[in-house]
Amino acid sequence: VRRLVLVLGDQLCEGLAALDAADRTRDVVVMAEVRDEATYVRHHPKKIAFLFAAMRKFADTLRDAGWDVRYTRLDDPANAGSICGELLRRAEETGAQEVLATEPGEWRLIRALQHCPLKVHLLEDRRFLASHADFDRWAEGRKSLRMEYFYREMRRATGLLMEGANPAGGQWNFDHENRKPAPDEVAIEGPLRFEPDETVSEVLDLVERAFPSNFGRLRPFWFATDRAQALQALDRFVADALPRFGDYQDAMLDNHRFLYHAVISLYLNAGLLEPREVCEAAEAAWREGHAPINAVEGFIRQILGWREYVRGIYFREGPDYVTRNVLGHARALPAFYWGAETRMRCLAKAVEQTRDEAYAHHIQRLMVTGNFALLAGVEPHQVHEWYLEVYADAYEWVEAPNVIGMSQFADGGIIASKPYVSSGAYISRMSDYCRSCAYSVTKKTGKGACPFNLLYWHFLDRHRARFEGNPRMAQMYRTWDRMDEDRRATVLAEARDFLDRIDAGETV
Ligand code: FAD
Ligand code: DLZ
Ligand code: SF4
Repeated sequence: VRRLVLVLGDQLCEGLAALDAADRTRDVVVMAEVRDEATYVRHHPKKIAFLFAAMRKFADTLRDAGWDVRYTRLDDPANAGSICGELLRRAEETGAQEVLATEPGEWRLIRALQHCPLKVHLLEDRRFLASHADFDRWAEGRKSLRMEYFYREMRRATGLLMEGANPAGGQWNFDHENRKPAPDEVAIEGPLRFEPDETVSEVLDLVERAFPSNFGRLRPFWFATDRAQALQALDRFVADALPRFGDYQDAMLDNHRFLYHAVISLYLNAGLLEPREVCEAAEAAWREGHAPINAVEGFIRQILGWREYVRGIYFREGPDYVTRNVLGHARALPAFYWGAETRMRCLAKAVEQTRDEAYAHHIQRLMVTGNFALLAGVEPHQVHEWYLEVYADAYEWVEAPNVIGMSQFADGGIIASKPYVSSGAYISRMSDYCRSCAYSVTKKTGKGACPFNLLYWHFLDRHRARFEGNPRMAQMYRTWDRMDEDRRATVLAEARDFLDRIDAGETV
């Protein structure tokens, strides 16, 4: 009997489990641009355009390979508006009763498929280096689930950067050589850009018409939208940026949006690149003497370690993970996250590039927008929705552990052993933002004092009961306690005043 084979927008890979289990001489592939997926959050227009263009091209690839593909465009009058609706429509059209699907990356859609009145076979997504069973085996019985130990297991299991039973270069981790402050200049061109072809241009017009008021600039659009282009983008990164990736992994520059980052997460997450081939390309660059071990190990750790680990946590913790809020934060997300004016240069620049590119690199996400939201006590679910909307690489399986867990500490410390909070000093050390800011990073109180300096102590003070026993935070509490009482009172009063002004909608 004929079956339907569902291929979602972030499953654009010929080796996909559902395609692998299907018979191309008989089964029918279903792909659909649908309202439900495009509007469950108000995605950045570049994210929607990237996925629709990549979906259309992947449908052509499948047709060329002999598949019968039923593709629905967003503006097709018969469009049922949801994934399940489209499956039902295609079932009626073809007489198929059963669906082969690959597990989606969000509980929301998994639930929708489970409730769809067709027999849906959900197959495990094999585009990852650790299966659910691998992760659960590692996690079982452990008191704490630290990424570093998981990562070592993954190195052993895959043989990546291994020399027999030992880590290549004699160490698992070279971070002490990484994370230098920002360089004065970046000597590379940055990610490879692609001119819109006919398919992309058509999609850009559609997205412009259909989502006119979503936050974010649609043009210029330059992302890769098929596998061949994504491979070229990867090659460019390995050739140009990888050798210095480690050195400047945590740096930020006012006039450089990408530094030495790869800008490939959107391609990996949509299926255009595979994690193993990306790690192998980096490892080969080290073996050929093109890139040093600190860069290559640091890069591979992000993919083989962090990326696989956060996915494991998302599926292990379950659907309620995104609503956790152990710190009881309740503030509304400030308007400047949506582009309203702010005098804080670091935030203005991180939001501006997010609006323009649907991209910010890791340290901007963690130590600027994430750090500020945590210090200010913004409700984590609002922070989560913001990240899910504005980044082209965002799907819950990877976004939620990074936001709810790593950045907002809302899961109570499953992912992070202490909250990622810092005063302005960290941002000043790692970037050049402070040089052109209206606030002064060296001022701790009074007119023009950097808000991060005030909010940092406010955060520690209001969460004292939870964090003062944490050995990694003891030093911060000692510093706070050594300040004289008047000074502490001034810091807290100025922090409260700043927060009141945000709540009142004033420009800060
Ligand atoms: P590079 O810095 O060049 O790193 C290489 C690759 O490593 C990335 O492409 C990515 O696949 C992987 N990687 C690195 N760090 C992580 C991480 N913490 N978790 C998972 N993979 C990682 N990444 C997403 O893919 N989607 C998200 O929605 C997302 N949300 C984030 C939210 C917050 C608050 C934080 C702190 C991080 C988030 N990340 C997310 C992780 C990371 O910031 C991005 O993967 C990275 O910035 C993508 O840019 P790049 O390809 O240039 O990465
Ligand atoms: C993100 C997204 C968007 C914007 N649109 C579609 C779509 O129209 N059709 C589709 O199949 N997938 C889309 N996606 C990706 C899905 O939302 C994604 O598969 C789930 O969030 C699970 O990761
Ligand atoms: Fe950001 Fe403070 Fe530096 Fe301004 S002074 S850029 S607000 S850290």
